Amino acid sequence: MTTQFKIIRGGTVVTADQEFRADVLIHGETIAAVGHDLEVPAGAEELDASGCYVIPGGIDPHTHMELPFMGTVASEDFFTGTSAGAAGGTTSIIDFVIPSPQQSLLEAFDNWRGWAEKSACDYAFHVAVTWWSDQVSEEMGELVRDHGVNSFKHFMAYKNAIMVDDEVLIASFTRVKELGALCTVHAENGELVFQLQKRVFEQGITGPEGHALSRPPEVEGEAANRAIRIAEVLGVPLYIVHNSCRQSLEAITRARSEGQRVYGEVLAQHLVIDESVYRDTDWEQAAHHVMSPPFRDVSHQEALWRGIQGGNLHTTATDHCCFCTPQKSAGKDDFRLIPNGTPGIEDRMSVLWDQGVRTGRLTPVEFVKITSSNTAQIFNMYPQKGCVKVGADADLVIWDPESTRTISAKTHHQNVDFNVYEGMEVTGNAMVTLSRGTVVWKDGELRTTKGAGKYIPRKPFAPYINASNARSSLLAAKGVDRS
Ligand code: URQ
Ligand code: ZN
Ligand code: ZN
Repeated sequence: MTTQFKIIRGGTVVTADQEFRADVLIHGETIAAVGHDLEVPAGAEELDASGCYVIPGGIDPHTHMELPFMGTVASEDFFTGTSAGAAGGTTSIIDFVIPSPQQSLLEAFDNWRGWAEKSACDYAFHVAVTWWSDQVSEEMGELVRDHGVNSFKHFMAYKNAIMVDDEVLIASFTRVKELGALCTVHAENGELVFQLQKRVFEQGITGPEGHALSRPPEVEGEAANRAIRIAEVLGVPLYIVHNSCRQSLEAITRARSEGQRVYGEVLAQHLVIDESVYRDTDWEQAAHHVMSPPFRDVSHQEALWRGIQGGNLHTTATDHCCFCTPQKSAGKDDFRLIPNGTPGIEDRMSVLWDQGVRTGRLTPVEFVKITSSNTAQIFNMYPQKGCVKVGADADLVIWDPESTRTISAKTHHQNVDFNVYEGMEVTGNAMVTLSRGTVVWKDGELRTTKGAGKYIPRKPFAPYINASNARSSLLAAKGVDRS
């Protein structure tokens, strides 16, 4: 039962543009007032934020709850995954509807909507374009007009599965532009990966180290640049997910320095874990870290942090895609069969605070931008989400900058039997998490309810990214209609 009124007292509110001392009054699901000497109705529940920050609930723009993939299904479902996120301060996710090639996008969308009914916190969906036809084009329009989808994903990797070629990229990017939606890509050259995997395997390398060897950073850099150039010619904004390396970041940085509208996402995992994990003599430990793009040489991490600091990487995510050890063992004799994915939704914000704010790389305002507000703006959920202001959803976190914990699969809430941050001590944790005004995490205990999460419909033509139309009219001004 949610007390109608709650008052968060004594905290320092942090938003995308400032930090200031203020109390926050919540009425039902919404923020009712932010300031001092607030008029608080009798009976309001008091939440003490003294010594803490009050920040917008984290938004993870990249998760795969209960994803059917590589012959199995991810072990984390929408309830356990959004609950684990709440324990770490994340209150919204953007997951992915991934139709099989030839499958109706609307049918797949309905499937995922059904699975997500059990969510504990709010959720939205990117929809993947995994094949092309007039039907796909029409259904994309229906998803934008009638179902609140404003972002479409394109996998440039995973040949013979969900990978699309340049022909589909061009057709889909053109359609996405018409619809005022945002194109996103998984940027790895899937053909090159396929050929390198064969060569590595045929040389007798069958273990998880073969996964990293067959997807060097150049493979990611090529695809990132190719997607960027296609988007440039077509005049569409572009969002590149899970940038893991210098090469893709350089492509984004060049494009942005020339005024092209490109956004970059980075996973908390890629900022702190490096490729040495694949040399672990324990096969299971190495296999736990098989994900794409793979973990890189440690030198890429500083480049990624600079990407955030320099404004060329805008959001942080986790690509939370869990496969337990027995599932990973499908690839015991062939690394190509190890289901790709790692967990991370519970620890993203603590890892970023510990390695970002406490090291001086980021300010609290920048932390809020990359964990919540930027994502809300890019995917057009702002200021309903990603903001501490009157009228916004009361998705809030009382964040204790000094509390410490040691990350472990023994204590985490994720439904997976390992943790890629195992043993890492982090400072900076969620003390209280509220989802639309309901306390879902407090005193180290989850208080989530299955099905309490709501679908977040998102409109097209997001004001924060709509400038691309100006650019395309520039092209049109040259008498070139490339749409
Ligand atoms: O590629 C993705 O984003 C999905 C299939 C999760 N797996 C992964 O390795 N990143
Ligand atoms: Zn991906
Ligand atoms: Zn993913």
